[in-house]
Amino acid sequence: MSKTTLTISSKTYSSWSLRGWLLARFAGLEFEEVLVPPDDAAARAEILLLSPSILVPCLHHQGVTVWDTLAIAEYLNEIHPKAGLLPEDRAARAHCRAICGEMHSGFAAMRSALPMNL
Ligand SMILES: N[C@@H](CCC(=O)N[C@@H](CS)C(=O)NCC(=O)O)C(=O)O
Repeated sequence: MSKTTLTISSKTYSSWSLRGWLLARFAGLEFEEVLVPPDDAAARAEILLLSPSILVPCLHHQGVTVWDTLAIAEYLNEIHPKAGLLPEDRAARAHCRAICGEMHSGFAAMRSALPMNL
């Protein structure tokens, strides 16, 4: 069986990476972290091999490649439903997805004005 990996850039400066990493941890997934520094030109070629969107986070699990944080969250919720990443109640789940979708695709100006630095 292929090993489970999560490709990320930095948990200090990349909120996307941190989100993917937190999701995987909260889901109780056993995974190896693959760190690819975003500002390293050679690393970009490596990210292309590891992530079809050339973006991180990207999860590899049992031959399945999942990129994009929301897709990773949904996938983790399917394989580890007891972790409770999404609410059990359908209406609550829909509400949760709406909020996540809004956060995920909105607030662009705020994001570029307030980059993460932990
Ligand atoms: N919609 C994507 C966005 C991911 C994203 O923007 N990742 C950034 C994190 S720093 C990235 O990989 N940037 C690398 C680059 O743009 O070269 C997701 O949710 O995973």
